[in-house]
Amino acid sequence: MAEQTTGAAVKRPREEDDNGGDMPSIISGWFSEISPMWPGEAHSLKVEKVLFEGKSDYQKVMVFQSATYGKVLVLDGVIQLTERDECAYQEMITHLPLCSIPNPKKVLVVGGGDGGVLREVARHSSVEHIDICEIDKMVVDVSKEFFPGVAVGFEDPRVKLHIGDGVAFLKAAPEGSYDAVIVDSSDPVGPAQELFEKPFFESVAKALRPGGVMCTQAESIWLHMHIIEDIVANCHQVFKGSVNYAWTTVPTYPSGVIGFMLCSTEGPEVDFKNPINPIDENGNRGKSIGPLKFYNKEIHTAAFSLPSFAKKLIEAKSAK
Ligand code: JA2
Repeated sequence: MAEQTTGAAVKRPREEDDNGGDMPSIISGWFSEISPMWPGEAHSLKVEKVLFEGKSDYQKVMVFQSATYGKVLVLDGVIQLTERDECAYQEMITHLPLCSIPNPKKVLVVGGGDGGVLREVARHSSVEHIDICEIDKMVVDVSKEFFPGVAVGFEDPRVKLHIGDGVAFLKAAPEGSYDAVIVDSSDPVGPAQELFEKPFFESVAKALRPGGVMCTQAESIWLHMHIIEDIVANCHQVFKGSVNYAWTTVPTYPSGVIGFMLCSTEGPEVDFKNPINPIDENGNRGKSIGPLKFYNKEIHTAAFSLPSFAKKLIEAKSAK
């Protein structure tokens, strides 16, 4: 990917950069999300206080208190979640797949080291076992310390945490063993790159039971239509059931929206647009983790309605 040129006289080496660019993330008390993945634009949040800065084996980790979105988790200069809008992402990436199949029992989360997807999976009382494979232990530790309302997901007794590479975990997973695999990854530049590639989707399909479902973070229709088109084309080759793109609004993600690729394997048919496994408004475990804030059955169906430009490009990739 092309580096942005800023005219700065001295260019620091890549590992010294905040996010592959020349700019520090925080200037005059404002965090700006600058990246070659969204050239020419940067969303900014006013910083009250930096709470944590560290470097793991995989990435730079930062937490700050923002003026208007609560605490913010940043990896390699890119916003991963804020306390205020995380519900829109976590609830949709989880309930779009799990409300589309009857009786999900065994679920795998790849990435998602903040624990928010676990919190949402745990609302489903049919679920008996939840594996999570996160590559970066620092993300888990930082989330437990600074985002207790999100990391609460780790406290569910059905959860088993594996620290390691999701690609290797799936390769080693027994065939046909999961009802659902949720890929809660960061962007494809950095440690999550392989999670957007065809061999990874092949391992996911193998690990799913017939009629099992995958839901994966699939970027923004405004910024990454080319990535989405590749994902759609690959998924059509790999998944022999349904393949659908859905999206939601997350104000602190680039362009304010983010999408999901939903796929099912050959077997009992899955109609993603018409959920058959309702989750009650109190989230089935409402007392311990509070009610759902974002997801409902109307927004589930609406999430699959696409603007014409995106619909056209996605349909073109689906026809091949
Ligand atoms: N946020 C995460 C994660 C995995 C671990 C911890 C936090 C996300 N995946 C979603 C990120 C979307 C990025 C949009 N630029």
